[in-house]
Amino acid sequence: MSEEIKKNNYSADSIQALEGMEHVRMRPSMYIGDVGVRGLHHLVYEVVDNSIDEAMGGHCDTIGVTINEDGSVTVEDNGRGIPVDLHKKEGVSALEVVMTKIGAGGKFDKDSYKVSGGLHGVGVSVVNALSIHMKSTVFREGKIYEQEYERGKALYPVKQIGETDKRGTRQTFFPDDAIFQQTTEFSYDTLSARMRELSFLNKGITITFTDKREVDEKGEFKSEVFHSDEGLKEYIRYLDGNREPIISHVISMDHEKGEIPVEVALIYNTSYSENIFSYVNNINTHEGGTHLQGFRSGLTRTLKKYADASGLLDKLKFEISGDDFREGLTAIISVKVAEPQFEGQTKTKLGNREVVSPVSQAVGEMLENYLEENPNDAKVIIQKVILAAQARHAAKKAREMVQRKTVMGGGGLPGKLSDCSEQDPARCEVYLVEGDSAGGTAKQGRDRNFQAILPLRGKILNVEKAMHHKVFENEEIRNIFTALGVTVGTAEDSKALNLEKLRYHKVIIMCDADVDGSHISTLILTFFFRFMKELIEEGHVYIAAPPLYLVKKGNKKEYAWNDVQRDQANERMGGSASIQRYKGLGEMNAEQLWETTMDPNFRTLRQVTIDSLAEADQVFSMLMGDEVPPRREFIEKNAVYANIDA
Ligand code: 0RA
Repeated sequence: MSEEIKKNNYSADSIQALEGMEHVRMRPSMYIGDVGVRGLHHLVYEVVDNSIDEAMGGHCDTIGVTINEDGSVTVEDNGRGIPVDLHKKEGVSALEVVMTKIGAGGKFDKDSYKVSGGLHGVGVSVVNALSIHMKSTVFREGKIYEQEYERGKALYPVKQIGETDKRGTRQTFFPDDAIFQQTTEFSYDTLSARMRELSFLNKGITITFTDKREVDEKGEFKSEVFHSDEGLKEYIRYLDGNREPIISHVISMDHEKGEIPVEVALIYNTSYSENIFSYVNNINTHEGGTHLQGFRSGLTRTLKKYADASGLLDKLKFEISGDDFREGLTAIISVKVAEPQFEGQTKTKLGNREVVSPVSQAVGEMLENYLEENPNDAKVIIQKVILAAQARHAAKKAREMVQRKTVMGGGGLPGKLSDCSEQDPARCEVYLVEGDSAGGTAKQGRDRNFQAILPLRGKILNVEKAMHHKVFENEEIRNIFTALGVTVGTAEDSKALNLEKLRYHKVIIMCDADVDGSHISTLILTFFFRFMKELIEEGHVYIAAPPLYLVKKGNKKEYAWNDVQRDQANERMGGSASIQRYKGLGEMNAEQLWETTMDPNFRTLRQVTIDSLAEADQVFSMLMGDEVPPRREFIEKNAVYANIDA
């Protein structure tokens, strides 16, 4: 059928729909956030969300997600199947409406518990519009139906292709490389982390994730099955698997209070960090919002009341602040809100006021019960709170010393910093370099106009294991704060970060390309993750990639970043080239370091991003915490940055 005739078969409304689809292709970022790695993976989440909705409505319990051999993705569920009967208003099959009309997703089914928010819930038609090819297969009422699409346009009306006793929906799509120009390659780790998260957030569902692009030694595909019977409770155990609990159980609850379903789970551990992850309709609300506010107020009010009544605070000479109740706390809050209002810079802050009080009440009740039934744990928690309050006072003093030096202009910049001459932070870069000797080479090799060098001495403090005041007392860490011009703490929030005076928009970690070097990178990243998360979130943190080899023959020389490049370079030189393996930055001279790792025209920088905060937290606590065996296993299996999508 020619394009002309096909168009004439559509009603006026569906021509509008077509225009809607064109709009998605013209402005994809309006629908999926961006057209980079994140937006690409968002396509999968969108399709999976629909199956999760079907499961939440009680209509299915199994979802399969597969990266196919050709790089396309298939999502399959055992739900009722998207209806295929004639959609009266549109004059075509309901399936076709769902697939090709913007904003049609699920709306015609009033029974289903459809909650959407943020970038999610834009509808599967958006995925279709941004795919070169998509195929829907519906197993419903004994029959199999199929329809295919190209860039969102149906190639033929829905047709019956066979009979079945299965029920469900299967969606296969191939992202359009004209839209996703950076890459159309899905990351196993990114998708796997999201599927794990979804299985914890929606207990009872089984999600099977398979990558068919590669087989292992046994000839099998990489595959994982995610299923959680206990939901958030199990999620907490997963997140805190490498931390040491100080109470005997995960405290949790799951109930619908009024209109808003609330689930909460928490535990206290021996660490000094606060890890609260909040979700609305399965979406991670990085910026928090009213549900988090409700959680905090419920927690503080209940613990304070208990502590006051217990007499444990009688000897305390100063006030306890909200922060003190959350040191060593790992918590997850998940709410379902019918019409969520998302605010904030990244639209991940819940704004609905009506959520505060139900969450606060639910958390209060849950804690009150637990404290009453577990008086020993109650005592341990209150003692931890008191210690936190004492440490906070010590930290405040230490921090004020840093502050005085930076904001008040006192001590000036650290002596070890070789600053650049450019004044505009947007054009400035700072290299954090492992060791004084490599620091010296970098200083000679750099372009001093816009590149500053801050050498760091050996291993920087492992902040994962240090109390906060120790962190602020540490000289290397204070140097980083002062060099970057970043301050921490305000009157209202002792942990708030101020990036307004950030002196360099690129902060580049440069370490040896060996095990020690990656350990040091990880220490620095852990510090940024725990104390300057916004610096990472706003895209300022990068990792430099020094070469591993110098391949030389006569007057020809090439650098190689891996073994394949090394062998290819050797071949290009006709074989038997001399190969030098760089054991560290120190073996390069200033010119070599500039050419390979610092010259903006040739270097490769890996930008550090945080895909999933919860997953990143789990990785950092594992890499830098007390438990050695999982760390060794992880480092052996992955490069250090597995879940920090670099
Ligand atoms: C609305 C109505 C019905 C099914 C669905 C939506 C549905 C949508 C998706 C998306 C992915 N998987 C899905 N499974 C089901 C059918 C209502 C009925 O049969 O009565």
